[in-house]
Amino acid sequence: MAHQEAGGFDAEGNWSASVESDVHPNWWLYWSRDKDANKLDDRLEWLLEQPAELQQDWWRRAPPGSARVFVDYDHHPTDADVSALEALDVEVTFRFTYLDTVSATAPFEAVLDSEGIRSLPGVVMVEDLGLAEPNMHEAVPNMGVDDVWNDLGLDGTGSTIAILDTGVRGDHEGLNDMDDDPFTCIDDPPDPLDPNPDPIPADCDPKIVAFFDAVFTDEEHDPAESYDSGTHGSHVAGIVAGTGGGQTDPSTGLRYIGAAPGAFLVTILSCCDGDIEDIMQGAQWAIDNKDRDWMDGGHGIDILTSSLGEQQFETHVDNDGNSAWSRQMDMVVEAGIITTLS
Ligand SMILES: [Ca+2]
Ligand SMILES: [Ca+2]
Ligand SMILES: [Ca+2]
Ligand SMILES: [Ca+2]
Repeated sequence: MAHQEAGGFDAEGNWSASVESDVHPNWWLYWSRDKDANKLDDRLEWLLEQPAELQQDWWRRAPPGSARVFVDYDHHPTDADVSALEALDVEVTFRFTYLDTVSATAPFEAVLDSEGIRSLPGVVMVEDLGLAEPNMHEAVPNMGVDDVWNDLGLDGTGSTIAILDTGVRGDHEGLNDMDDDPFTCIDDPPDPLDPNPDPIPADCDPKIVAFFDAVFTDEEHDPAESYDSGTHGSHVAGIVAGTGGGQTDPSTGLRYIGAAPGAFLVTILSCCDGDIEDIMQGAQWAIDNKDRDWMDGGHGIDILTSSLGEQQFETHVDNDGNSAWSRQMDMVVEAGIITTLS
């Protein structure tokens, strides 16, 4: 039977088409992380030989004796494929919509045994699923941003930018609204000298228009509840789209204004209390919501920026752009979202 489209047969022998971009055809055949071509990520093979303490520190969401892995297929994995994994005591923790991949917690034997995961129909690779880490994001004062503001009149107004990071503090003065005026739609602002003012109504021009948590709840929340599980995401969001409220530069007194102060923000909390599955889940949520109208303003997602990356190890195994993480970010680009990773 000839099939023109990319894909393969699932565990029950049914044809399933690939959902991946054709920029990575048969990537597993020449992946730089599987130099010995045994369908096992060489980093994973190295980790499986390390002391248990190191393994448990790396695979924080796995019990001792199990690893966190991506299982990659030549087709989009089906319910039958998931059942076949479960029969090997492999627990599937996430099924990617835009990758031919699931993430899972797998006993070492199921990874190593030639009768294990790699023997299942259509499995082309077992990848290590490690930690993510924030990368330092240098604020460049001379990006030429003020020329764009002054000469072109562009300050981000009308665009929506997703921050895939540790979360964003929605209560920060530089991120809590669009105009740094807490009374934007209040005709009669409270007297600042009144010791017992009436409860102040919420401002009506929030900057953050959506908030998805891929780490702790795997759910969308009220954007007013957006918070930062660390500090990195708020820092990045300030550089991207801060309005300038809050601290000023102690030496010059100038406000810290981001590159696109007029832009709305979508915050995706995806790091770093779990593993890289959360970042990829957050990226999938961005693709799924790229055309949505946000109730508080803005439309869809025009740009996604992330300063998160795969954590590297003592053995540096180069990422040639074919890891599950890289392929997922390519799918964000394919979805029409301008994507910056730095
Ligand atoms: Ca290998
Ligand atoms: Ca403000
Ligand atoms: Ca305001
Ligand atoms: Ca998650």
